[in-house]
Amino acid sequence: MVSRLILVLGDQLTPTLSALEQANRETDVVVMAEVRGEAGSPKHHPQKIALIFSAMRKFAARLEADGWTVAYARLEDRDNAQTIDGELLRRAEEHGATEVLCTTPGDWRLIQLLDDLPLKVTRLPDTRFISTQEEFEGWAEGRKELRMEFFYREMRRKTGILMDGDKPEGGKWNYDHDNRAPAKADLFQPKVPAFEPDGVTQEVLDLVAREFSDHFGDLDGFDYPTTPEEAQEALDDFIENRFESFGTYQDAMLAGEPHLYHSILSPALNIGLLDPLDLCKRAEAAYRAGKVPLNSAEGFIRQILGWREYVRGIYMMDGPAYTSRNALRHHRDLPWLYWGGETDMACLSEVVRLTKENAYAHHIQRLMVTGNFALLIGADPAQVQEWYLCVYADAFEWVEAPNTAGMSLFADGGMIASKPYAASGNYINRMSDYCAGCAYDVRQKTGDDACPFNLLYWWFLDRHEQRFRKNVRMKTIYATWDRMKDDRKSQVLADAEKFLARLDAGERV
Ligand code: FAD
Ligand code: DLZ
Ligand code: SF4
Repeated sequence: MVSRLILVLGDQLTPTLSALEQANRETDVVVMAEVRGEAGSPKHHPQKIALIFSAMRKFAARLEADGWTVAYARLEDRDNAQTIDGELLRRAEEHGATEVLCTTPGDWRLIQLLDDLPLKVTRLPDTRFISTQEEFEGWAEGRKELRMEFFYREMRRKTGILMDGDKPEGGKWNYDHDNRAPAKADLFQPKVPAFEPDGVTQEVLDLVAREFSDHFGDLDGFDYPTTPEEAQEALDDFIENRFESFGTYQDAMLAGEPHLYHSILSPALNIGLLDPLDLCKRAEAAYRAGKVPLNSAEGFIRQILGWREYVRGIYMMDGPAYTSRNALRHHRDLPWLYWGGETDMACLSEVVRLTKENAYAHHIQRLMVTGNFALLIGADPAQVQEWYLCVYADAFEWVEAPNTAGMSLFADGGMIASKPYAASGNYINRMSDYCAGCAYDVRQKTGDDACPFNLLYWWFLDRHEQRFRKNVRMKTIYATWDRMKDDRKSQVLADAEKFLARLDAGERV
């Protein structure tokens, strides 16, 4: 019998993947490929490539041990076509196959590429999410605004998670208000478990060091979990040691502390080593057992059951055009400092440094430091999206694009965020200790020493006044702007322009 090809991508490493569930172990051939087309273009962080290649190799070995035939291409194999479509065509010829069965990729580029193959391709829904795309689109239909909060409540009702009958546990759906405490440097900072590279990972690390040394990011110190067992260990450790304080310090930032009380589970979760519903159930169980307070449990569950499901729904519903949206018509090139260029801005310097070292930064660092700055200066959303997609180990377009273009840059015109996440230095100063070690002064509102976020904040609001003045959530901000004396306003705007001119000239800022 002519075999059928079963495609398993580097972020589809789940034994219960829909394509595997519908495949025939006796006759089908599983195709997996390490390819430059995915790893080298755009140039992903070396730790992200190492994570994916190591986890792919281990997953393939398990499939083979379970009786599957796996056609696995290593990056340096001589016949490797170096693209996913090229590998499928090569394997089709090799095995006399005319059909491909796959689980829908989380990236419109790959979906289109598969749909254009001169083979019969059957794409199955990705059942690793808690909601189906039909459910999401049914919820979205006819709504004027697609706010995450309301979708999240539906998901709570659907799963029964953190419910007390038909009411939310504790009487409120959302405890975000309790989750805004700044961390103090002397608070106990639990360490995240490190998974020492085994033989397979070490071989991959050597490969990545050889082949991708020109990519932004450090490879040293790679210690991400690469198997489901290690990922479970990481989850157990989070629940035991950091979950209790997760909620309270969710938005806090501390110099030199990359993790604080975050779970660091997104890289493993997004490649399929963990199951999102299982994470929510584990979180609820910890709360019901009295181990963690409700604000931590609800906060964590909302990120997964709410945000993660919601952003995927938006990305898939809006289609391939989502990533090229540019509602605010921003066209400034992404400054070199994002790629490690030196800067005197302590907050940006710290977040880019941590990103380079770990292929990780937590949500508020991504949103309110690198994202906020890109928004305020008017950086080109396509360039910003490429940066986020490359530099984070957990970045896949279905989750990266809506967070970057939508939540952070308002490039989708408000599909995701009801107002732009623009903030002055005041916010960063409240939530972190970065400003104390900065060359700029966060209290100064004008002049060469003034925190650039202070200047750019008003410059951004002034520039987009027509669009945002009528937004009810921005009324008080514009009222403050209106109260400012005209000469003060002119000074702020002139200083912001001066700063931007230096930035554009490639000067150190
Ligand atoms: P925790 O803080 O411990 O949260 C627990 C889990 O909740 C995470 O593992 C993640 O799966 C989920 N989660 C939290 N926030 C979000 C969110 N906004 N959207 C989707 N899931 C969420 N997350 C990615 O997984 N991949 C990305 O490429 C990505 N890009 C982002 C880009 C920008 C500009 C911003 C502002 C956020 C982005 N996020 C992305 C969301 C969030 O920053 C990360 O999920 C989180 O930092 C992962 O770290 P953690 O596992 O320690 O999360
Ligand atoms: C991100 C990534 C990288 C770096 N390398 C590979 C690879 O070599 N082979 C592969 O199958 N997948 C890789 N991936 C993940 C894909 O880019 C991902 O499946 C799509 O972007 C859809 O989310
Ligand atoms: Fe960042 Fe401004 Fe604070 Fe410096 S003063 S760390 S630039 S917020």
